[in-house]
Amino acid sequence: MVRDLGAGLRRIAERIPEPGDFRSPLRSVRLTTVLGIALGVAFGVCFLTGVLSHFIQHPPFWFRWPSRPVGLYRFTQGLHVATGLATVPLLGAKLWSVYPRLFVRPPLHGLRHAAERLAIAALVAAALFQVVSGVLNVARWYAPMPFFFTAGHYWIAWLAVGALLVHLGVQLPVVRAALRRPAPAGADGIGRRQVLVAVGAAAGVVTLATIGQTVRPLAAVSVLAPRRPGTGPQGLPVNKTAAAAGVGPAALDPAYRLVLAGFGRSITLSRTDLDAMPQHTAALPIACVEGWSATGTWSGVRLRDLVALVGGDPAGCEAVIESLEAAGRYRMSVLPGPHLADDLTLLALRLGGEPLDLDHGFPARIIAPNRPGVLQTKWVGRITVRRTR
Ligand SMILES: Nc1nc2c(c(=O)[nH]1)N[C@H]1C(S)=C(S)[C@@H](COP(=O)(O)O)O[C@H]1N2
Ligand SMILES: [Mo]
Repeated sequence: MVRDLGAGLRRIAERIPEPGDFRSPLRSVRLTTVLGIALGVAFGVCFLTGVLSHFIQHPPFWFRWPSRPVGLYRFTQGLHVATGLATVPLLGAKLWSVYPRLFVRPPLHGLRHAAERLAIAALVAAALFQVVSGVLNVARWYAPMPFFFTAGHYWIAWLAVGALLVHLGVQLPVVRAALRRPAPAGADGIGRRQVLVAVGAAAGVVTLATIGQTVRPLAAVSVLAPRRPGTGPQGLPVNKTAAAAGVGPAALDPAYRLVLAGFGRSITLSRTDLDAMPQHTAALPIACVEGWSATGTWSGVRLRDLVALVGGDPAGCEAVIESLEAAGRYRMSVLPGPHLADDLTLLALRLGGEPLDLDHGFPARIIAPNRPGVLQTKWVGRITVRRTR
């Protein structure tokens, strides 16, 4: 029995391949270096735009995000998702180029080597986690994620960046040497170049197949974009429907009143009252954190006019926006000073000249420039203005 077990283990050990078994004319330190640099750049841009998106949604006390340019967030978040998706083929190729090293023997020699391997294990695990969870979020498939996506994706990003910096520090001499050597010529060189061209092409195809969700002229070729233009009522995609939010009856109730509170005062406004106020129109995008974005022509009442109704100066205030939606992560948002004061920030009552569709937030929704979609609160029931200075 014991002898059988020993023999079995030996057989398994014999089957573990030697690094030499993986020798491919296509792998080289130089190829790994070039892939690593491309991956590092894509990951770096993705990380910075991701942290920015997180700060806009959960601002630390020192952080200020302006309301202009109107489409800046649309750009940075489009870039976040595009660079994230481009890392899929890059990461695959990078891992392929180095995976024989997984089997170097002895597996550990010395403390330094152990630390290096641990950092690489953390880096690979974190990078795979980021790519997989990001793609699942774009696809809106939450079942395989038993954690809150946003929190997991944010904190693992820091782990990935930390491990990446350690990895970079360790590998810098190798990278320098590889870049200083001339590219190998002959059949070998051509083969490796073809790998790079193929990986680059794969990244390009992934980008083209999805970028149309934010760069609308490319929508026709973006066959994998989950949110194509023209989908949804009034030509705009919908993330959460009124039915899913359970707001139908309250939103359609003729007794609907907007509660506007602040400075010890509270007033109620019916849809008719809101329609009687000065109306303004703004062409502004919904820029969802998932990467899709689409512009609509919204009209309604300026938020600054509503603030003035309770006697506030929008520049020194912020407003808490609450939805008729009873529960749900995105039932509330805060409009900071710059957005509150901006002429383009509306309590929208109409989209494309028609009354808002119920799924777009009827009877009233927030639309503000340079702001993530999750903060463009729909089915607004209450606005509370408070002073910030
Ligand atoms: N009350 C409420 N407002 C909400 C949401 C929500 O779940 N509840 N989803 C937000 C998200 S994530 C986005 S991207 C936009 C989408 O707006 P649309 O459906 O009109 O395109 O609405 C935002 N407003
Ligand atoms: Mo969103």
